[in-house]
Amino acid sequence: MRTLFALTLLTLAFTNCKKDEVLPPPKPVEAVKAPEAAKAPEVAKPADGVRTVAMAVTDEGFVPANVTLKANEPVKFVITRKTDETCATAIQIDGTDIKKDLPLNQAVEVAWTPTKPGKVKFGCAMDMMIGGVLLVE
Ligand SMILES: [Cu+2]
Repeated sequence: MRTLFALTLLTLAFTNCKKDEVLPPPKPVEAVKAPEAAKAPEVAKPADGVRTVAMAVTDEGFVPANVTLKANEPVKFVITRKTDETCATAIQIDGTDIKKDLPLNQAVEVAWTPTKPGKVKFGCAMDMMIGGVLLVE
C-alpha cells in the first residue's frame, strides 16, 4: 500500500516535472497569440476612427441639413427616417454613386469620403427637392 502510494507520489512528481518541462513551449504559443489578438483592435480602430454623423429625416426634411466635413476624412452617416410624411425615402449625394433607401425607423449607414473641398448637395432621390448641403473643408 505504501509502495503504491509512494509510486503514485513519484508518478505525480514525475508528471509535475514533465508538466513543468512541457510548460515553457506553450508560453511562446501564447506570446504568438497575443500579437494576433492585438492585431484585431488595430483593424477595428480605423472603423472606430470614422466620424459618425447621425441624421434624421423628419417633417422638416434632413436634420441636420448642413454638415461640415473634411476632405479625405471618411464619414459615416447614420440616417433614420422618422416620418412617412416626406418624399425623402431615399438619400443620394450629388456627384457620387451613393443612393440608399431609407426605410421608416431603420438606421441606414451611408459611408462616404469626400475627396475635395467644396459644397456637395445631398437629398432625396427625387432631384434632391428635400435635402441639404455637405460643406467639405
Ligand atoms: Cu423628394
